[in-house]
Amino acid sequence: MKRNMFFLVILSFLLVAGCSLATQEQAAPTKAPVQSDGGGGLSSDASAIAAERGLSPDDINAALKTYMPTGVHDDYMIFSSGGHSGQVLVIGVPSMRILKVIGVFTPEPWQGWGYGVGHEILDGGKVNGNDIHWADTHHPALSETAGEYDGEWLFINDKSMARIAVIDLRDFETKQIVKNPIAMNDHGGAFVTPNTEYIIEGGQYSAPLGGEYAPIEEYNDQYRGSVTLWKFNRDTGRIEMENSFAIELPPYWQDLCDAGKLASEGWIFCNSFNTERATGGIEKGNPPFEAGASQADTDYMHIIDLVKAEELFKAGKADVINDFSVISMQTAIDEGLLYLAPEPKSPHGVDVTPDGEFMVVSGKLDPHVTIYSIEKIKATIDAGKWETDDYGIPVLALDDVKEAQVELGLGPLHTQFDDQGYAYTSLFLDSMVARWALGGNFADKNPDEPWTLVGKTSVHYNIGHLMAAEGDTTSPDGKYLVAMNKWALDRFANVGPLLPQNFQLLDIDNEGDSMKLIYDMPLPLGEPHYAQMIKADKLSPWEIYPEVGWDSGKQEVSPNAVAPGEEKVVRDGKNVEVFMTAIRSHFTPEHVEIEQGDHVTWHITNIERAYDATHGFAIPGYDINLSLEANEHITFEFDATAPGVFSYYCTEFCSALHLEMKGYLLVKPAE
Ligand code: RUQ
Ligand code: CUA
Repeated sequence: MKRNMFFLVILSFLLVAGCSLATQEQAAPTKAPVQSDGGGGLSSDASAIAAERGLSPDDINAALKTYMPTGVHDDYMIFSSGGHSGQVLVIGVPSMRILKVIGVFTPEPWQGWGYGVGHEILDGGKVNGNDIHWADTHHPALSETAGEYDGEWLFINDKSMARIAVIDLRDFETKQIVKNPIAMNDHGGAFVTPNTEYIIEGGQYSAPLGGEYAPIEEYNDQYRGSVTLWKFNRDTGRIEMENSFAIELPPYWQDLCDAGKLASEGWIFCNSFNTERATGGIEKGNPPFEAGASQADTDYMHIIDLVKAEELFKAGKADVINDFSVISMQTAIDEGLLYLAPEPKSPHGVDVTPDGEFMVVSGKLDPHVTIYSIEKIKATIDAGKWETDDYGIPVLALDDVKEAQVELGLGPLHTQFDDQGYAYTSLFLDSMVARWALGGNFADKNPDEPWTLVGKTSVHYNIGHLMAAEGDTTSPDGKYLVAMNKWALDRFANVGPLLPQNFQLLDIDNEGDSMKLIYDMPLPLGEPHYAQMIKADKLSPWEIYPEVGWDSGKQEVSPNAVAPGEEKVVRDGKNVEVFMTAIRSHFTPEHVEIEQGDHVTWHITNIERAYDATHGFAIPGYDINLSLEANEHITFEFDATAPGVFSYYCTEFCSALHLEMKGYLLVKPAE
């Protein structure tokens, strides 16, 4: 409706300018110069450009909805997984401009992440003592207060090695990486509980917990799944290992998870697939994984009572694996905190509706979404009505807990919500986004309204996740939806066999079946899975660090901060300490003379107070490259292994005399 109105306005602009698109097509001047009409209406030149470029009215509409004049800021921000890059991408909406790449699990040279700073944090992500230089980032989660994004923290998982990172949204920098002590990989993370008490990290491929060895023949007995609840402390901004715990789960491959909210607060839900417990081994004559894991008609949703689990953990009723608390599967069964419910064929996404009443599950091999009711789940549990699986876990009957099923199309994966009672589900095989109505149970809806498909829009191609504005909170905004497409095929110029991913922006600020595709954004860094879209004005990052000498790793003034006039080089045996300041356009000191074999601790304070007055600092040959933002202090260390003359210099073009912002590190050969 609104969109049609908008389009009428555009058309009338074109008519007022005296040249409809149709007439321009016949009389289009070739290469009309772009000029302003000076008046503010759509100039005849604009119509000529549209005609010359063959733009349809829908194209013009899309351009007008996404164009940002210089200096105008986006309404929403996307925090997207960077896929294999191991980073997080920050993208403006509706312009789809990349605003930042946050170095997370992987070194990021522009921010100096891992090139002098961040080592202690990156070391938190070591696996069995090995440095890890990449990550398969999947699902970012913004911190929430009462089920709403609060714009303070961001978490993201690494599927490949079961790690979680914490990013502080005051400076958009990574502050902590934790390695899961019991699981080798994950998938059901990061998802937060409604007040960010816990960050949920569900496992994925079952293995003996704690990284033990067991032969594959002992799969049923020795291999296990898990879900980990990481306790987050908002005051310190850190995950607390000692207050975190896991729950042992059967060796069904747990997939995505979601936290209950409002009506379902205190519960968590995790899908699974391969409840067949196929162990592969086609070379031994066994069915291959993809066949073995898809035989049964149903898999299981795991329904976990987090309140009870937390009580048990606090009461000390957990076992300890690798110094980490784990509630055993048997304890979970005995204490009534773990239930299963059948889900149609190989489910993938589980998404809780904004009111928390329902869980929407998509089976990759089933054309329906299946909707479960928390009310029915609780009633069935209270009635003690269940059978059990091979491990003795209660299995609630599908018919007892199911609210509805809606046929959407092929390959449904993930679901998001808007402010009008619609849900949006990605259809991987159909390459479409399905919009469907959430039935009658919503407050402002007719109670007789059915759960039904409303419309579908094609996307290009093979959509995985999708994300709508605040689309998984208790009050989604509608307006925009982004399809995160796995295949790009013909959408962009050929850049060789490895193609970018394709984020497509959809305008969903309309009724019925009229979702409109308004922007294609190629993403060439890795395959992002999930992203979240937050209202931009909920974020209030710092413009500069609060005080001069700020250590951003600790978010406090560094005891080593260097004040102007106190620059010096201090030697103590083979240890040399450099105290340096940076300000346009010089480093003080400009000469640092040391000897081969010295251990060097180097402190630099950027004493600039101006917004955007960033200096870089690089030492060639020693893999040092820093980004020193205004007020920031950095301390780094290295061993002067090689003698020679090394020009250290500023790597940010900060001033007219930026090229002169340099100095010499003179390393005398050892005697
Ligand atoms: S999950 S689409 Cu992590 Cu679907 Cu990738
Ligand atoms: Cu400082 Cu360039």
